[in-house]
Amino acid sequence: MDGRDLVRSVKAVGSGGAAGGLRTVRAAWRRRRADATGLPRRGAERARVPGPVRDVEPGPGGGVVRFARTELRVMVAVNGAVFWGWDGVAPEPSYALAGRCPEPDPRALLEPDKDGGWRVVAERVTVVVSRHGAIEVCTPGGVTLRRDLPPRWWEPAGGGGARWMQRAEVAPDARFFGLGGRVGGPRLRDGTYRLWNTDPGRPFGPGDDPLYITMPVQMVVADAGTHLVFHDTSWDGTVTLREGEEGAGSGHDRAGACEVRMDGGPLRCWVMLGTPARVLRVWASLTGVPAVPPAWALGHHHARWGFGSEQEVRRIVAGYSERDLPLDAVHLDIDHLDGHRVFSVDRDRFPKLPVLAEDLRRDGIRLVSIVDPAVKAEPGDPVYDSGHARDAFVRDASGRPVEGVAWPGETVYPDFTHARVREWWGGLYQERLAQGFAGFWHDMNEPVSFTAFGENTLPRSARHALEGRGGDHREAHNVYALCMARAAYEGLRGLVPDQRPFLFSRSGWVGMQRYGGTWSGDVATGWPGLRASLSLVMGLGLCGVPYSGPDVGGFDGSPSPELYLRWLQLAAYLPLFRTHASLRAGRREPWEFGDDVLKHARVALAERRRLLPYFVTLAHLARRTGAPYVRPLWWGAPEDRALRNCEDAFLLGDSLLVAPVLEAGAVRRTVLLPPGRWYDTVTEAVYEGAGHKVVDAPLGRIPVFARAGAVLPVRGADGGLELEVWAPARGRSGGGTVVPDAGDGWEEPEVERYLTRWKGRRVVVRRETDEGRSEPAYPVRVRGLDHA
Ligand code: NBV
Repeated sequence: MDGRDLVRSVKAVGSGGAAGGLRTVRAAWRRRRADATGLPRRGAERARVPGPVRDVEPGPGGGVVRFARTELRVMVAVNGAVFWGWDGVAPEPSYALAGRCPEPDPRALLEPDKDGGWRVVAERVTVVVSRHGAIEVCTPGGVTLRRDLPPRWWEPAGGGGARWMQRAEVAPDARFFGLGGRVGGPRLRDGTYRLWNTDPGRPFGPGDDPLYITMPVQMVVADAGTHLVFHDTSWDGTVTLREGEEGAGSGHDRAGACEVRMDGGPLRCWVMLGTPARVLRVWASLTGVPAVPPAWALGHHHARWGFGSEQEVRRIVAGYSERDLPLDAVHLDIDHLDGHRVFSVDRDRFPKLPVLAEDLRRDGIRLVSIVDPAVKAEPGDPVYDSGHARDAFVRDASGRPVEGVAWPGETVYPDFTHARVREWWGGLYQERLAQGFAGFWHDMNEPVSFTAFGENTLPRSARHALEGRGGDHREAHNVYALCMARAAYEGLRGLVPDQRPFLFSRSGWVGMQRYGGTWSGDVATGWPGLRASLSLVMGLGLCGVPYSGPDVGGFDGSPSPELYLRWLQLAAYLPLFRTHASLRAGRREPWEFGDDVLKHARVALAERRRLLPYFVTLAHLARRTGAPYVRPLWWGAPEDRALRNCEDAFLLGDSLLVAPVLEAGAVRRTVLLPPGRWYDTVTEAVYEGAGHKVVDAPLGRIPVFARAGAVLPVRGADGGLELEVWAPARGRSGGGTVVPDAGDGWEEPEVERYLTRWKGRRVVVRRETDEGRSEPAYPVRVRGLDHA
């Protein structure tokens, strides 16, 4: 199959061509029929609210408060997080939690409160439960961060799961972030956001919601404090947000509002408060620490769809190397597979893949393979046969395997919510490893099943094991990709025990950072797409998923040379740095856009390579602290309202501030600097924050600033590690952290801390250890001295 056939087949599989069209019509009918018989009918419903308090039962970390028509379990955990569950639900089982639920804090006490209410008092938080079931989360100083009104359930008269609604109020000045990967963020404006992982089916842009990763996780930032709230339910639902408004002396304050509506599942919630850094540390302790990508995965990746042949891969790699352009990984798309079948190479076009992989590896370049979950439903297909023999595929309510339509044609879908199925699937990566692949890219795992009408996913009535509890796709849909990532991650750990798996996935849910990262998916080519891709990375980072990045250039069109360059320049400072090419979008090799772009692209790629040790450090710090590499400007000063509203720049770790160009034709831009002294990293010019500055942003670079006093690890000209130190302001000191790369295995490198200060007319740097201070073992380069 050549490239044109491929494009034709996409259309056929998707919506266009006759055979594919007919298939997708059949799939749509099948889906509708399955749901008509397999789902409970929505008949009359009865509404319920908690009613008044009856009594309480103190327990570890809090206790149970009984109301007339329900009971509420409140528990403060040792990590300071608050859990509450209505109808007595417990924190487990949960797909979000990394392991067992943290232990209750034995010091947290349930006490009577005023007006017949109760409260749980702990060291860092007080939870007040009113007589009718409103819940207030307060700081130790007594300031209310969030007030959840009594919830409401609607129960089917004939029995069965209830849908529910929970409304909450936050401070008038509060801003909302998170909810997974959203286009319109990072600050989430007033509106309704859906919680149902979705492939939009076309390149997405402004206004498209939901996308591939949705999460019921909100980070709420207000003057009084920051909190993260997580409704631990994987069902379909919506979150409606409305920012509040301050009366400013002439009127009443209007509180910010948040309304969560769920089609089912438990009504349970986790809340954690403190500084943003503390909130994410607690969040990581609850939902799992982020996987650390191998160092090569922090370099530059190039993905291609539809150019499939070994010669073509070699041509591209040679193109990069001849022009002295750093390249660390090549991603092979669906077209390297035989008939698009998962785990089977097209041997006509890739006859010697292991040799290619070995040759590339010698030059420091790894191969990454796409893996889609849909399995061709055809006896004789080895994956189908082995899955069928193990009863691995999702069935409908009548017990027949659910058939959908995806790349290979008629397909079936592994039920990743079953440990036995995950184990089988994880073992299949052996085939990919034998072909020489070093990393994996999960696609179409929302999961996608093309249908001519209705949603492009499995029927809601499809049955899933859900770890033995049993349930249907209404509950399993949002965690499908999470469980697929777990299958791959655990499989790879078993197959290559001495290496950290490298995995990123288009869809996912809370906790996906345990297994790997994600990328933007099919973001539309255009300036709004560029902005959207930054919003996704920032939002996901605040939900605990620090490793992500866009497809440079977007998915569908031919970016102008300027747009391509600006996108590349931005992505060079994001954790996953991937350029994406396809038949539709063109080859997008940097030299195709003319000499000027090539020259500037080389600068961006070289700078990324120079910063690699800094990215390695940030990856390790993310694992140790939960802090994302890419942080909003308010990270260190959440009380600063101007920073809270700023969305066009970000912090990369503690040391750098990146101000991308997000508009066509711009060669200057305004940047809001947080307090302190900042240096332009190219001109070394000094800027004093806080405040807006107008800075140059010529086509050759985007403005990047270093914090005065920062010590950051960079790659020196000889490839070794070097410390780049930005002179502190006179009379001030600074510092930084370095986590050296200890290879692709599991060795835990020691965290090194450096301090810098003025000594007479010189800036000196010392390593600080428990034993005292010592000279750094790396070359040191102090910058910014002329202006300090
Ligand atoms: O496998 C083809 C593409 C891939 O290039 C892209 O990165 C994914 O997000 N994939 C989507 C399927 C596209 C279907 C139209």
